Amino acid sequence: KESRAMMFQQQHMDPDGPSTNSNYCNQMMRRRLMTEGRCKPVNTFIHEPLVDVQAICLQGNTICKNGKPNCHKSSSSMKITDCRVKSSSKYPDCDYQTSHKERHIIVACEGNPYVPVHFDASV
Ligand code: 5FA
Repeated sequence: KESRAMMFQQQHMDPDGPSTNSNYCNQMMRRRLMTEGRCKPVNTFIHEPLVDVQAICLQGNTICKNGKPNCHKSSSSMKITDCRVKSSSKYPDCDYQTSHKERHIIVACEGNPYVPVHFDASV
């Protein structure tokens, strides 16, 4: 079983992306295995170097949506793509809306080394 840090990278890291096309989410959600068993409803990809995303764990501490204290907000805004499943989408044909944005992001960090394990929000 993959570690949660590796899982975060698989689900959320795309430093070299995005391709400009509106099919980005349909392709990436499938390629990163988030359309197996169900269409994961919402997922964000981050288009910044891994080291810059790992560094967020040393930046502003904040409360996570689940009430835990291990979330951190990026001091810089970051290039991201939000993928949201369309209401007309029918598994196994997962159909996503693709929205490119530039936002501060909030991630949960855990472990030693203390690294991102969950994407909490963008603000
Ligand atoms: N999770 C939530 N808050 C956490 C925290 N403060 N520290 C560590 N982990 C935290 O996400 C639920 C998941 O997020 C659970 O695995 C929980 O342990 C972790 P959600 O946003 O409620 O739903 P989701 O559909 O995004 O969840 P998953 O499909 O389980 O997504 P993953 O956890 O695989 O990835 P993600 O949470 O980074 O999107």
